[in-house]
Amino acid sequence: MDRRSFLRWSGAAAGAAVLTRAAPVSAQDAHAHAEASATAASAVPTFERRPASRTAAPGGQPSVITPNGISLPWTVRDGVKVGHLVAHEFDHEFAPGMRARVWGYNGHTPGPTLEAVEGERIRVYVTNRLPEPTTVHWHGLILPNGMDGVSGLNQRPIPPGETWVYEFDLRHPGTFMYHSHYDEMTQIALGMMGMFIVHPRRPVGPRVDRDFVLMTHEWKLEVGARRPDPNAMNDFNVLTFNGKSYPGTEPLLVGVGERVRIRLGNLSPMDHHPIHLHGLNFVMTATDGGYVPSSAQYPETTVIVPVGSTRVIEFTPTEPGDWAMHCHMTHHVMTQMGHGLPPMVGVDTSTVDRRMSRVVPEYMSMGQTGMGGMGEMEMDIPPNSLPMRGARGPFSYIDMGGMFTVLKVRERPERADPNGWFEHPAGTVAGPADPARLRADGIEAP
Ligand SMILES: [Cu+2]
Repeated sequence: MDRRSFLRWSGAAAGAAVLTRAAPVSAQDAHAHAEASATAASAVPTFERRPASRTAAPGGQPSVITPNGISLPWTVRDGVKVGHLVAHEFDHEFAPGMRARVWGYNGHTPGPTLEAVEGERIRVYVTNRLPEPTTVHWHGLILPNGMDGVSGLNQRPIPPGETWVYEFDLRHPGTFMYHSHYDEMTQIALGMMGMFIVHPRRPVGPRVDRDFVLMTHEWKLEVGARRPDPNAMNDFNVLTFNGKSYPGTEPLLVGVGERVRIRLGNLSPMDHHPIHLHGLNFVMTATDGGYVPSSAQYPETTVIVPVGSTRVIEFTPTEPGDWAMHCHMTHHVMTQMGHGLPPMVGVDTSTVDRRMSRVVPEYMSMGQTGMGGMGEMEMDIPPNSLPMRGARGPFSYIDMGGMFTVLKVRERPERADPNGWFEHPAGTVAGPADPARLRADGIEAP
């Protein structure tokens, strides 16, 4: 960062203002600005269409999809499913334009999703390439005590450089997790976790057409830092689904009338996440403790996923469109640049603007009327950081980033472009009121 950029940014952080080269005056201008400044930080990734799910379990149960992630490959030896997790440090991209050194498994955080069937036996080798010992705990699984992975209590920790093995039967079906149980605060904060799905031998509830796995997480990554801060207790500023902040999150593409399952897991250090879906209602069918009987399921549009828990929801969307899916904590749909700003609404900045413009000619205070639209302006941001909020949407800028993704409900999902936006039928989009209609309806704007 050169001195000028630094000055601008420090002005924003310390001086109650955010600087722009020029404030866009209209939505069109804003678009033009966004076009002109296709910087890495504002780039939107493109995603491949997922092939149809293969059958993974009895009763035609489909394999799980881990958006932005992978499933762990197994080999079968003498009837035992054999897999290999390598714990190591690597470079991870949270969204285009921002990377950091994290810890995880096999180059992923969360690590690969483990997927198997009730009654199977698994053998998982764990190679430790971290600079300190580690273990793997199988969260929610009922297994022999010595396989539970709590360092000191159930086993000695795996020293760096060694490969240890866990082997046990999958006695119960469900949506579970795995994570380090050595130096938990550091290792979980840095990304040492993943999801573990055990399909039932006999399907429970209606058959689903799509089965997604989404793990929530929160990170403290100071602007300009190359490593998340594992000692953070609050002010987490990078919020993720499967290790990605929007627009890095891969959309969930589903069909109208399909039964969809989403398995949510949360191993954030400190925060529960109320995950909200638009355009539909759902029921919670399971937790990491087991299945919820259908008599106890009730409709919801937001599910709280507590730290150290999984929540499984199922629904059948009826309304096509691009529907928001996000954590409903407003600070969890912001990114680094949206945190730590002074309150500006209603502040008279004319004096400070006049004085500041003597030293930084393009200085301009912002936020006096609210912070809407600040995400889309062509602000100088430090290298390796994310803009304040989301990304460009089909109409204008989407004011949410972080723990946000899009559920794309389509009539023909097998042909739909996961990167394309919904085409709204004429007359179904909100717009300016027609004056004649206003008069006819007796509405007078104050
Ligand atoms: Cu949240």
